[in-house]
This record gives sequence, C-alpha cells and structure tokens, in this order.
Amino acid sequence: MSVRIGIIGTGAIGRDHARRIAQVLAGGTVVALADANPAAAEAVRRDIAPGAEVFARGQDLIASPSVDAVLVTTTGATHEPYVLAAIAAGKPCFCEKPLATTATAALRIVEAETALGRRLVQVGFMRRYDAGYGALKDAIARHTGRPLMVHAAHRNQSVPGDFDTPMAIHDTLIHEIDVFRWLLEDDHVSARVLFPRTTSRSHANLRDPQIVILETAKGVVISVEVFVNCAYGYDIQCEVVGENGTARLPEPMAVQTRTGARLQNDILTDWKERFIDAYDIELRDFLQAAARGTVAGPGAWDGYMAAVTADACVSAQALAGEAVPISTPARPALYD
Ligand code: NAD
Ligand code: ISE
Repeated sequence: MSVRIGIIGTGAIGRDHARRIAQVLAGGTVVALADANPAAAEAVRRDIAPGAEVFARGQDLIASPSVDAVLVTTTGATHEPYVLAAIAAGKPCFCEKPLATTATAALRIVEAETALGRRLVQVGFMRRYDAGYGALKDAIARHTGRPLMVHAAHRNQSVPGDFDTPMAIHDTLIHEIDVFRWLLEDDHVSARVLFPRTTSRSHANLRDPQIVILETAKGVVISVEVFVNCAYGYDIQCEVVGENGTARLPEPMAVQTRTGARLQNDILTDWKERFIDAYDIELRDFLQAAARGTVAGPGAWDGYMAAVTADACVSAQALAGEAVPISTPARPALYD
C-alpha cells in the first residue's frame, strides 16, 4: 500500500522531504501540496510530484479524502493549527521541529491527541535516527560509565536575516534539547544562557553566539554553544564525559588529503547533507506507521517537553546568566 501524502509548506525542507518520498523511499506518494506562497508548491509539483494537487489552503489539504497522512513543514510558529486539524481528521501527521514555538501551544497539541486517545503526531527530531548519535548512546551504555557532563556545539554557516535571538533556541538548540533527553534518558531541570562577544556577521536582533547551560534531574551539566553565523561550515559537536571516560559524536565521513604540506578534509555546509540518512530513516518510519494509521518515533510529548525547556532558555536569555528552573510535567499514559 502506498500512503497518500499531503505536504503543507514546500520551502527548503518540505521540498526535500517531497523528494525523498517521491524518489528515495518506498511506501508513500505525494498527492497534495500547499504553501502560503503558491509558486513554491507549484514548483514542487512541477519538479518532483507531477501528479499532485496544489491546494490554496493547508486546512483543505488536510480535509481532502485523497490525503491519508500529512507533513507539516511550514515555519515553526505556524505548525499548531495544521497539527490540530490533522488530529481532528484522524490522520497521521509528521510535524517538523519545533512542534510549536511555545510550550503552551505544544500542550494544546498534546491535549488534543490525548483526548483522541491515539498517537497521530511524529516530530521531526531526526537526530534520534542518526547512526552517529546511536553509536554515542551505545558508548554511554558500554564505556563511559555514568555521564557527568556534556560539551556540545551547534554551528550553522549562516542563517536568514529574519533569524532572531529566541530562534537560536526554538529553531536551532531544540535539536540538542531533544537529543540530550534521549541520549541521557534524563530531563532538564534548569537553564542558563551566556552571551559572549557577538560576531560582526550578526545583526541587532540576533545575539550570536550563545552558550546555554542545562542541568538535568540526575545532575548532568550540559554546556552547548549555539553559533548560527559561524561562517566556516555546518558543524555539530557532542562529547559526553562520564565516570570512566569520554565519548564523542563521530565526524561525518570525509576523505583526508595530504598535499602541499597540508592535511585537510572538507566540512559540510548544511543540515541537508549532514543528516541525510537520518531524514530518510525518520520518514521511512513515518510512512510505515502511517500505513497502519498511527505514528512511531519522537511524538507530541517529546515536542512538548522540548518546548518546555526551550521556553526556559528563552526566558534565561533576558537574565544575564541567572538559572531558570524547568518543571517536568506529569506524562499522560498515552505516551508511556
Ligand atoms: P522555509 O522558510 O524554507 O519554508 C517554509 C515554507 O512554509 C515557505 O515556503 C513558506 O511560504 C511556507 N509557509 C509559512 N507559513 C505558512 C502557513 N501558515 N501556511 C502554509 N505555508 C506556510 O523553512 P524551512 O527551512 O523549510 O523550515 C520549515 C520547518 O522545518 C521549520 O519548522 C524548521 O524548523 C524545520 N526544519 C527542520 C530541519 C531539521 O533539521 N529537522 C531543517 C530545516 C528546517
Ligand atoms: C534548521 O531549521 C534546522 O533544523 C537545522 O538542523 C539547524 O541546524 C538550523 O539551525 C535550523 O535553523
């Protein structure tokens, strides 16, 4: 059976997910597209999914009887109404991260899914599907002993001009927020943010870089540098320090060359290539579960928990290094 997929939001990642469903993965067909910019949807129809219907409104796409499951790949602050509509329609929904840009909005999604009593939302936390993070989790279990500290960095070569200081949390750091919960099997209990000197490549609305310090319920202290205009490439670093030793996220495969008295290798420049296999696997998981009318992988609860921590980090941005406490809400049985 091929799951009939509708995609709302056909910008950078919506287009890339359309490509992988149409050209890489088995089990799905892109039958419907919608975007606030109709030309973007039309371009994906023309280039990738010639048989798809272009809808003027995302809500009409969700309601269409020819759509079995939905991808929400619009900008973060616009996800909520589409995800709620997919839940109301009883259709599996893959929502790109962040589930929502505030915990209040993410909670409304959790409440809608809980009221329905059936899991229908997968969140695009693709790092959980990345082979490198998988190996790191395994190394924590087998080699490092109890984790004590994590040192990490999330560096983008550059970001669009409308990217601001809170987005460095709910659009960028959100990946680390989720992957640390998964990696350490632990919850965040406090957040602090420090601002080093700002890069001259930034602008008035974006303080860049930032250093976020998270503390977990088990007492692990995590320091993460978020630097979204680092200029030199797309670079994701993560080192776990445990009682018996350390474990470091592997670098992406790259050929080393020795020429002209230099030892070199290329560094990737964007997320599309860095996590290409993880995106493929997360969407394969979605298609397989959607064929059964459900979802697998990181869900609305994970999206909500990440949003709770992100809210605390955004509050901490205004507090010059002061810690903001993070409470862990009780988890509904649906997510056990
Ligand atoms: P983008 O700006 O390239 O594309 C967003 C698209 O959504 C645009 O075409 C825009 O016209 C459309 N849009 C905006 N509001 C809309 C609305 N209310 N209704 C319909 N269409 C609307 O952004 P992007 O980089 O593709 O990011 C999209 C989402 O994917 C974001 O949530 C982002 O955080 C996430 N993302 C995730 C990853 C990852 O690594 N998992 C990477 C990139 C983006
Ligand atoms: C983007 O939306 C992503 O999710 C990328 O993985 C991340 O590196 C980038 O900072 C975000 O803007």
